[in-house]
Amino acid sequence: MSSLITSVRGRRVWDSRGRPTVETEITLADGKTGRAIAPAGASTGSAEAVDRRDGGAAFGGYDVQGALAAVNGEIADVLAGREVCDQAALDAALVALDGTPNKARLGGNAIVATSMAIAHAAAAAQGLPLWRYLGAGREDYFLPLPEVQIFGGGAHAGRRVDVQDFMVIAVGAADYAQALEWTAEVYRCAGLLMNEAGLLAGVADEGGWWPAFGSNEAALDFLLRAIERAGYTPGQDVAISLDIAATDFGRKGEYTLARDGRRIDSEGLAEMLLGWLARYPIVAIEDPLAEDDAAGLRKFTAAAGDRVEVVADDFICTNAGRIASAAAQGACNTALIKPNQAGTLSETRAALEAARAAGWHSIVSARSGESEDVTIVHLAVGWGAKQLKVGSFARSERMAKWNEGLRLAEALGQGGGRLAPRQSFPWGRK
Ligand code: 2PG
Ligand code: MG
Repeated sequence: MSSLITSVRGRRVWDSRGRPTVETEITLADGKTGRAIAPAGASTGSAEAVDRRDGGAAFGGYDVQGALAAVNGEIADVLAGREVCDQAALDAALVALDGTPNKARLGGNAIVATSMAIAHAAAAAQGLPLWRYLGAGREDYFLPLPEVQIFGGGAHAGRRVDVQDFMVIAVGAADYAQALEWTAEVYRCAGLLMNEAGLLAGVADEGGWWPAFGSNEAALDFLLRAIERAGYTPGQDVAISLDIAATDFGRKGEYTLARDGRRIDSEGLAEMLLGWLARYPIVAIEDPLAEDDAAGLRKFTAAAGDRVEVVADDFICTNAGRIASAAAQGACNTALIKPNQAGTLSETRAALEAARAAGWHSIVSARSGESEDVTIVHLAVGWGAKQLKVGSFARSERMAKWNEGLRLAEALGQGGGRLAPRQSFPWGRK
């Protein structure tokens, strides 16, 4: 059955930081529609697709009129009359039309919103929910294990602490709903503890408690206590994961830990983090060294990669080629998968496949600037990704996604909340 695109409309909407962003809406000949909103990162990798922003005075230079003009002009012209269900061909047409290596001409924001809207419209054309359309041919659907931020730091919290995300993973939960229940209790207890200590200062960009801590380690101690206060066994029921986001405070093997008042080299940072791995029940650690520190990432992976997920974000930027090369050199063992880093859904899918081919784990991830858009939850379920990271357990741009997971679990029916098979999670352990 053919479903032809009749119109493509770019519309300015607003993201969770109150900044302009791009929404694309696609209408088909039969009147069905699909739409999606581009997210935006704050701690971006240098190899990711770049958003097109107008600059100038309005909205701090973040306006997206140029990107919207691209959607309403060139992109609409190229897509008009095309078959919506051929995602690969349409994505290839968008990439060719842009013509730059990082999607700077049309804008990564224009392209990713459009690519995701194409998938939504195609699913509507086939009368399928998005996850089922994306999972074409798959039978064994499961829910991804949530990775949820409890304290926000780094670029998301005025650099109050250097580490960007202090997260938990309910590794012992029986199903997706229980993973959320346990996370809710830990989040609540973390707030209680901060309140009791006189440290409660609101929430950071992704909804995690704003860490008014004296050191990075103090945040880890609070997190451990929050897990215990909630009644769970750290490591067994609920484990810790961290996004160090080291690219934000390190260059050329030199790292500045502003909160701890220290400058250290690559080995020093690795040593500090390995110490944390020894003392805290940490199962995943993202961007432990900066994107330009491949040697450091290799050494760190050699030292810890058999015990924990060493997650590559800035280092690979959701790029299949970069994942293959990182895997070949033994740098990291888990891919963070963000559609707007790649720019199109086809390239995002290719990155996920590259991670699988390398024997890596993968985590589908949101950005710090988000919206009510829940596309990534459908991607994770449809494509069978085993983990999902969408920030904290507060603020509706985050809860919209966790809650969508509950709906998908229900739609899957009996046993639908079944979590991803975890025989090899944490990394290398039963
Ligand atoms: C990250 C993301 C999400 P940002 O570093 O993994 O936490 O942050 O979207 O700011 O790059
Ligand atoms: Mg990251």
